[in-house]
Amino acid sequence: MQFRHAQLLKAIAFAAQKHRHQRRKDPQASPYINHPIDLANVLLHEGGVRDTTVLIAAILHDTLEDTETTPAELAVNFGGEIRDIVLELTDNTKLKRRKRKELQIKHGPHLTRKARLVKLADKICNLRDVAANPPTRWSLKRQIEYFDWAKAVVDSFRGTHVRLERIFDRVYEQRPHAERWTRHVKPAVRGPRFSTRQRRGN
Ligand SMILES: [Mn+2]
Repeated sequence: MQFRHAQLLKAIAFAAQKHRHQRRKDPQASPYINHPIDLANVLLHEGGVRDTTVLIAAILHDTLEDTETTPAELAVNFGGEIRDIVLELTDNTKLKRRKRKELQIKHGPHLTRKARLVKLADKICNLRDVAANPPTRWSLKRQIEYFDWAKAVVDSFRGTHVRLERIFDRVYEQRPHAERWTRHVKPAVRGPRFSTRQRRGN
């Protein structure tokens, strides 16, 4: 597959300009553009994804949802395929957060492969960010719920990219513990009463 350097650089410049007034939620309030660049890095260097269309879509994935960018603008600058992938990755911001989260799980199985790859990288990067620097106003409960929701989204399209899914699962292991959140701690699994064989069927 041809690596379209010029288009990729154009996308980085475009997204940097569109996100120029936004910051991430970490304590340093990093420039927002670091996030889409992180995704492209995860895809290329950790996932071995060399399809430039996917990398460009990763760079642009939050422009429709979080900036004034229009689908037509994406089509003019980057073509209809990129526009459509970014549209697949765009939540309907008119809906409540809970509903939007629910729809990401519901729509997961119907996403195109390219959109799934970007979404996988997005969840990997977001969990890493929350694990390393929990947003200052997020309670432990919210962090745990975020990890579990991200996993439910990834589970909805498992089998898309084994390597990236394995990376996701390793990041998920950093899910904060619920010791201080006693209401929702699950009872310990009672192992001895079940043989391995019986449990396998569950
Ligand atoms: Mn994102």
